[in-house]
Amino acid sequence: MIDCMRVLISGFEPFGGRDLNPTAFLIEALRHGEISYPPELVVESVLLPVTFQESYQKLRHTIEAFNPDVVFAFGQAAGRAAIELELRAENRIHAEVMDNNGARPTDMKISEHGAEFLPSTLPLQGIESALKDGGLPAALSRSAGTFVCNYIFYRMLEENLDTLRLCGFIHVPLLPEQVQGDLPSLPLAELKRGLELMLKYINY
Ligand code: PCA
Repeated sequence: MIDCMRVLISGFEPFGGRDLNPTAFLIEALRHGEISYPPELVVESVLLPVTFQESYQKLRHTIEAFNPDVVFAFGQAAGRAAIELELRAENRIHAEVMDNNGARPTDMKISEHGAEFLPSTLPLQGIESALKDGGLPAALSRSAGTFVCNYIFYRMLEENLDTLRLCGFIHVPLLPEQVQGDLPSLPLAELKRGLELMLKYINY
């Protein structure tokens, strides 16, 4: 029998006064069967609240229930022009805006005795090349910020250190319809194609 690879994709609800989040659309597209991927993959998705209190809890429960081999966690990052593959999570939270619970922690460690940085366990260079070969803007990033995205990224890596699970975080640009002025953006169709390329690449 062929072994299936189990892949979990997470996205976030809108936050920070915006009413859209491209990564929520990505989850919706997966659920509507609009993302194609190799038949050897079993793909599950979860939409996370943008709160320090519940986001990681919900992700962890889904990881425990689904037991994925790979986790692609997605978040929106205003101002970024490419699909950015985060190299590492930082042991720090410092919120410039309130989360969706009204919480705004400043200059705090995520894990009292944890490492300052934890590296992504995804094959980032390969994924970057696959995206670029597909004609999409892609880059490696050294900072996932210090908000909820970095928080779940750090916690996920910290709790999975002793397993072979591949876990990573990917920040994506705003959608064109979210942008006023000259912030960069990427259409949803391109983002969906990016996810398809990632799923194809991970099935090597
Ligand atoms: N981006 C935020 C949190 C949710 C999201 O999509 C971040 O970069 O932390």
